Amino acid sequence: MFCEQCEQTASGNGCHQWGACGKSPEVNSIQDLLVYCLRSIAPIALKAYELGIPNREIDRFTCEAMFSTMTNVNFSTKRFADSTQQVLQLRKTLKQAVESKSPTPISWPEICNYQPDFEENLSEQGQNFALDLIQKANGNIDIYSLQLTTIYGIKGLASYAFHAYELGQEDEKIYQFIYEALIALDRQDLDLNAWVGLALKVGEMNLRAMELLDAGHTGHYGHPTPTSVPLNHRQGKAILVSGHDIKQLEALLKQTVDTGITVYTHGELLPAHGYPILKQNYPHLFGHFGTAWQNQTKDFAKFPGAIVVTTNCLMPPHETYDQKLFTLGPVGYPGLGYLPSDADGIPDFTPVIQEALELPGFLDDETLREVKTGFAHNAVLSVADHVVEAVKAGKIRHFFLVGGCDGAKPGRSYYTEFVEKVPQDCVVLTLACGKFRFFDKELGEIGNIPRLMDVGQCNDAYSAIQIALGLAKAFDIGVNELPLSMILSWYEQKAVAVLLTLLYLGIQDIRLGPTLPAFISPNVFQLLSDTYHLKAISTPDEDLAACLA
Ligand code: FSO
Ligand code: SF4
Repeated sequence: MFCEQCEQTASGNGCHQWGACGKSPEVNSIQDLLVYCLRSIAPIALKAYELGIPNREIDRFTCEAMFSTMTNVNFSTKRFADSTQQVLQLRKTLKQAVESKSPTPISWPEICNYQPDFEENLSEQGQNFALDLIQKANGNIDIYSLQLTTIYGIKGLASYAFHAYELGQEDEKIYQFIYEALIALDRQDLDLNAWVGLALKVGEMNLRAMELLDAGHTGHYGHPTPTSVPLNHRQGKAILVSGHDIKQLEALLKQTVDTGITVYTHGELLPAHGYPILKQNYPHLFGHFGTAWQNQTKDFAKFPGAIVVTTNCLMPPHETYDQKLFTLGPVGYPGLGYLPSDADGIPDFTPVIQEALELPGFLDDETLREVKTGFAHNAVLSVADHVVEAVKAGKIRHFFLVGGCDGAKPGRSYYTEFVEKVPQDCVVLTLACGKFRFFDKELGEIGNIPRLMDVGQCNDAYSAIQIALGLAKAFDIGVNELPLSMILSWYEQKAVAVLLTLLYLGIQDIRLGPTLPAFISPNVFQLLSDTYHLKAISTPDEDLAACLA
């Protein structure tokens, strides 16, 4: 096997024997096979658009299938085999429809005719594609690096487009671009500049997908407002919901009204508490349990109720809790209960509810502490005037966006230390699961402005971008002239898409860690560093001094 799509890739240069995430070589190969089959449908889907016969089922399927191949999403060869079969069935039908409507005969690229043998082992057939891209790049390591950046960015973009369409927000331009990028992977005539342009275009399209997702969330659930979230529990039966999917959280909340069950969020669902409609309609959405995804084997084992994982990051479960753990949507693991969705994408949560009712739940009320969330763009920009005043009066010297993903590596303590060392006259904005390294710290306020503000999930990176653009407007300067530094941590492919968006927007001086992506070649990194002054993190002291200089 070969995979280097995430930050924890083995020895920093690729998982070869077994995934550090727990992915087996069989799963890795069948994921490669599925991605190849998605590439094989792309020219047909694009032609269909040209002929005015777009196919929304294929658009959505492509996004969900790409999402399922991201890190810590799905570990089930069976599910990948089913998806592969489905994509080829969809391809066959679409091809017929396109050919019958085309005024002239179509000569399809060879990839469109690729057919795996479903009677034989699919994982073995997937091994053929491990080296496909480096061959397409004619051994040029920099082009290969940009091909990988593009495909990983597309996975992140597809996951945002998936969440957006779940909430009724779609833009055909995104789907068409995904097909164009998948087709480009089959081309051998693109030079380095063309690949740089394509990677940045992923960033541009990802901005649009995140904008749609933001519109979906705020349209359904209102604009988040600053909200205190208990980190303690209350007596009674309990369900824990993990991942990022707020629509699925809402569906579960609906189905658990009047059951007496208390619902808790885990990981990236913490910011769900900030949405006014969820707060108003579902008082049994109570608190937040546990911390970052990489601590889930301990946190899930301790939770005395049923657990649903709606998206990444799922770790291979321990047998002490696997019977109470369920997955849905693109997520899967062999042996775990899977909740299939109905035509509206909503599962029947009855098995989860039954499991929760059978488990003991919490036996007492506990009073611990609270954290605040809900500082999304609307909330922060509504006080932009105060913020500008505080900066002009010298009360706020600098803003730091310390955001991104968490992971198990010891080097990630950089981010905790960084936040601890941020001077008293500076404000920290945060988002995504990296915040669990410091989310419960009491950093106090400057005037009425909290020194630590949780903007939301990684899926809310759009909100952080709007805050930066809004502040730049309020100060009447460019974003890069703001007293703002971005200190980012990355883990999986959504972070790749977000980074490409920030580069597309021309944001300079981003610091990235805990290590640089293995798939970025030294020349490509040099190019990004020359153009955008993208840099690797060093030490908290050095980086703070440089940002404040
Ligand atoms: Fe984290 Fe996982 Fe949100 Fe990622 S839970 S690491 S970037 O999948 O998605 O921040
Ligand atoms: Fe390795 Fe990450 Fe790929 Fe898993 S997703 S196999 S940890 S590079």
